Amino acid sequence: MSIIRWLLGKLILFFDWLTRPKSPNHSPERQAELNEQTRHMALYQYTACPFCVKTRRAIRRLGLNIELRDAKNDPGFRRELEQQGGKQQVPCLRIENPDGSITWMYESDDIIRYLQRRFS
Ligand SMILES: N[C@@H](CCC(=O)N[C@@H](CS)C(=O)NCC(=O)O)C(=O)O
Repeated sequence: MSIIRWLLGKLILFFDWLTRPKSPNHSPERQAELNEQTRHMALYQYTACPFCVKTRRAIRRLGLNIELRDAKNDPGFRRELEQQGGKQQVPCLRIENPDGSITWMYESDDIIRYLQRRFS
């Protein structure tokens, strides 16, 4: 069973690599502005999770630089996600709001919709 899961993961990563979406060519000023806004975000994710791949592709399509946190292999990130986010599910976008509060956004569709609304 774990071999099948491993194989599926490799296949997902291969097709992701084959069909990698292009990042838009933002002007340096626009990219700096986006980087400043996304500096307050981090995506908790697993490398080969299909929902995480979908989310990372959307991030790439929007030309965003969002820190990726490997919640499978890094026990610290795994603990943060479970204890502060509330559940061990990826992808999850951690957003530091201007008032200092933290939003933990789960569900790939919700994350993608939020990023598209905010950055496209
Ligand atoms: N509906 C969710 C599904 C996310 C999901 O099922 N993620 C799996 C990984 S592919 C997960 O976090 N499982 C819990 C675990 O592995 O501990 C979404 O679209 O984000």
